[in-house]
Amino acid sequence: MKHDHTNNMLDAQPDPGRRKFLNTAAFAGLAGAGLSVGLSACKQEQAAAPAPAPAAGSVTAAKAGGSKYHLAPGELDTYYGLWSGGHNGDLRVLGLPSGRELHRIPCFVPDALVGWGITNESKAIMGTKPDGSLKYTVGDTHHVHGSYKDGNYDGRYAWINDKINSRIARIRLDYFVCDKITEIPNIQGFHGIFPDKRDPVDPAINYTTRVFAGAEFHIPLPNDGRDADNPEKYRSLFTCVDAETMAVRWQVLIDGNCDLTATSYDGKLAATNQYNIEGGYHYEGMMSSERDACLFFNIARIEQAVKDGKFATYGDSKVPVVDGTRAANADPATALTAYVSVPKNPHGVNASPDGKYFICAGKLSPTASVIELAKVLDWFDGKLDDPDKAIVAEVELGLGPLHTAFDGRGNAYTTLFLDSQVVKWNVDAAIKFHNGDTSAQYVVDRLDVQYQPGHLNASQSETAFADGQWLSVGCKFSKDRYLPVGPLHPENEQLVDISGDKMHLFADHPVRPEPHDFIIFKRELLQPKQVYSLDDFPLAVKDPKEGGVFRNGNKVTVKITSQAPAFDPREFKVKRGDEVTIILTNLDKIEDLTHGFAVPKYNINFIVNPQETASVTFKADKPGVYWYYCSHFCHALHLEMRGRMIVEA
Ligand code: K7E
Ligand code: RUQ
Ligand code: CUA
Ligand code: CA
Repeated sequence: MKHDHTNNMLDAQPDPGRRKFLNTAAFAGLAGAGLSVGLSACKQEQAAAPAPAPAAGSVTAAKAGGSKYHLAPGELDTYYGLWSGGHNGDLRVLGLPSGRELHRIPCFVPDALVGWGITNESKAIMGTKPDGSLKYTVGDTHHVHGSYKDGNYDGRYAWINDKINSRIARIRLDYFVCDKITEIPNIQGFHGIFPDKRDPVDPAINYTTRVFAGAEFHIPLPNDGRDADNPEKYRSLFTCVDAETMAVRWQVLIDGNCDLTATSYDGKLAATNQYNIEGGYHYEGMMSSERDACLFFNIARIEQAVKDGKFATYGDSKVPVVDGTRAANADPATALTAYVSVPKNPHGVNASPDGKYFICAGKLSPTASVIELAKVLDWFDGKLDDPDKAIVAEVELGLGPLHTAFDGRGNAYTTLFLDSQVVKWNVDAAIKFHNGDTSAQYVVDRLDVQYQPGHLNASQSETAFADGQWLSVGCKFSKDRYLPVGPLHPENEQLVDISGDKMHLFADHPVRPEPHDFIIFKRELLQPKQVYSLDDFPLAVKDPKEGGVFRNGNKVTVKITSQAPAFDPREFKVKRGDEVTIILTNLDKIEDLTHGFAVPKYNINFIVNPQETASVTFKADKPGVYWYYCSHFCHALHLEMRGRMIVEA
C-alpha cells in the first residue's frame, strides 16, 4: 500500500531502516531486530527522562520496593485491567503494570475450573434448551466496559458483548462473577457496547442506567428465511439494554450497520461508527463508498418516541423499534439520529475524557476524524445546517488507524494496524492544523509495537479521570516475541509508559488468544468481597443438621455441606433412575478456602467458594459406588475429603 505523507509527519516517521527490514523479514533476523530496538529505546529513555513526580497510583508509586517497572514479590499491582477473552468467551482480570493474569470470569461459555455450565445456577444464567442442556457453548467477546458514576467507574458492574450469539453479559464487580446474560432480538454480530454515563433527562441520575449495543451484520428483518436475497430487507438495529434489569428497552432501525459504540458524558448522545453504509455482502461492496458514517443517537428523543408509541415490533419480539433511518430523520427538529460522514470504513469511535469529542478512525483511510459533540447537539437544535460540520478535524495519522485512547493532557493515542505503530497526537493541534495552521505539529510521537496492534487503552482513559500513566497495546501478532509454542501464538499486550512526553515501551505480556478491547483503572475503584454471605443463596444449607437425602417420588434432593476436610453427609444412597439434585453449601468462612465437588463418571465438577451454595441435577443412570471428592486443594487432608454416592441397582 502506498502512503503519501503530505503534512508534517515526516518529522515523526519511524526509522526507515527498520521498516525495510520488517518487510524483508527473515524470522531469525527479525528476532534480533525486535530485541535490540526494544532495548535501545529503553536505554535512551532512561538516560534522557528524569523520574516523574510521585503520585498516588502513578508509575513511580508502583515501584516501591523493586525497580521502576518491576513489582517485588508480594507487592500488589496499582491498576486492574478487564480484558475481553475473544472467542474464549470469557472476561479476564489482569493486574497492571505487572501484566499478570489474576482471574478469568466465565460468562458465555462453559468453564471447567468453577463448573460454569455445570451448576444449575450458572446454566440458568447462560440459558438452556427445553431439555435442560445449554443453549450455546460458544462465545466471542470483544468489548468490556464498566459502570459509571460521576464520570468515573463506580465498581458495580462491567458489561461484555458476545458477537456470535448477540448476547450481553453483566459482571458483578463485587464478586467478579457473571450474574445476568440477555440475548438481544432482531440482530446479528453484536459488536460495540457502551454504558451511558448520565441520564439525558434527569441530571440527578449521574450514573449508568443504560447499555448500548451495536449490530454489525445486517440481516433480513424479520429473519425467517423469506427475504434472504432481497437486499432491501437487510437491516441493522442499535439496541438499548437496561443496566439493572438487563431487559432490552428499545431498538433503533438504521441505515448501514454498526461497529463500535461510544457515549457522551452528558448522557445525551450515543454513537456508533459504520463501515458498511453500502449494505454490501462482500468486502468489495463494503468498501465501495469513499465515506461511511459515525451515527449519533439522540437518546431523550428516542425514549420520547417510544413513550409516544411511535414504534414497530418484529417477529416474536415485543421490543419497540423506532425509525432511525436517514429518510425519516432529515428534519433536525424531530430527528432521532444524525449521520456524520467519515472516511472509508472507520473502525472505532472513542470519547475524549474532556467530554468534548468523539474520535472515529478510518481503517481504510489514514485519517482520524474529530467530531465535536456540542456541534452535533447544535444540529439537533437547528443551529447547524449540516451534521458534517460537526467534524472539527480530519487529520492523517498513518496506515490502518483503528482505536484511540487518551492521557487526559489533550493527547490521543491511535493504533496503526498496518504500520505496527502507536501514534501520539495532540487533539487541539490537530484541530488547528485542520483549520489551516500548517505549522501546528499535531503528531507528538510514534512508537513501533510488535506487531499489528488492534485495540489499545490507557489507564482511566474512558473516564473523566484519564491519568496518563500507562498505555496497553493489544498486538494481534506476537511472531518472534515469545518462546515458540507451536503454530498458535499468544497475543502480545505491550505496556507503554506514557507519563512523559515520549512513549516508552517497557514490557511484553503474553495473553492467551484472543482478546480485543480492555479497560484499565485504579485499583481503589473496586472493593471486591472475598467471602460470600449464606443469605445470597436461597438454597443455602445453613447448618450441617439440615443435610441429608430428601425423596419425592423419583426426584431426590441431597443437601450437603463442606467444612475442611469433610463433606457432610459423607455418604448417601439413591436408586438407579432417580433424578438427583445435589445442593452444596461451603460453610467454611475463611478467605481463600474453596472446595470442589467432583463425581466420577457423571460429568460433574464445580467449586464452592467460602459461604457459597451451588447445585447440580443429573440422572443416576449408572449403578455402583462413586466417590465424590474435593477437587480444589483446601487442607492437609484435602485428598481424604471424599464420600460415597451409592447408586442402587
Ligand atoms: Cu473492538 Cu477487535 Cu471487535 Cu477493533 S474490534 S481490533
Ligand atoms: S496430590 S498437592 Cu494430586 Cu500429588 Cu496434589
Ligand atoms: Cu476440600 Cu479440597
Ligand atoms: Ca464502507
